[in-house]
Amino acid sequence: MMERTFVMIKPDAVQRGLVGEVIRRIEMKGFKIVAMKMTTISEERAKEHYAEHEGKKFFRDLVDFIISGPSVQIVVEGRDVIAAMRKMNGATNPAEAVPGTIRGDMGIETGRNVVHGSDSSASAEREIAIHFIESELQDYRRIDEAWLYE
Ligand code: IDP
Ligand code: MG
Repeated sequence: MMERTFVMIKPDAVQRGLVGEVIRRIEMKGFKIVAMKMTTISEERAKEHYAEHEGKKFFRDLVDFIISGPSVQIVVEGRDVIAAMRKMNGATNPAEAVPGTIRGDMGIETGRNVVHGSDSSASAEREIAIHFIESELQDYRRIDEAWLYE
């Protein structure tokens, strides 16, 4: 099914110069970037984004980290992209993420795990709406779509 997911290149990855590498993997896979911007997320937005984790012991640190500097917000479109992007990101804990995944290749600790990806279609819809307005989503075709999809 054609889907959209929300991806965030977290502040650690921006500071470490890994923005290009994450985007390269998304583009190389064949997925289409339909929206992208760099912002420093507000505390209000960060809390909304991570609302499911409110009350957990790492919540405060997580919010502080995510608002600590610029991050890159991306909407990615493609067939079954929600699950595929989660696989490309790898396990939440980079120590358990297999080599070949973004976290497996680029991270060491859970609290500095490089990238975010929506975990379901409901989450994707919710998260895209937190970070983007409709007019920021671009409508175009990749020229290689005929060679990506049968
Ligand atoms: P996910 O990003 O793989 O979906 P979640 O369990 O939804 O993982 O957690 C959201 C984010 O919160 C993680 O990516 C990680 O940055 C942070 N996090 C999750 N669990 C812990 C923890 O136990 N300690 C510190 N940070 C955590
Ligand atoms: Mg999650």
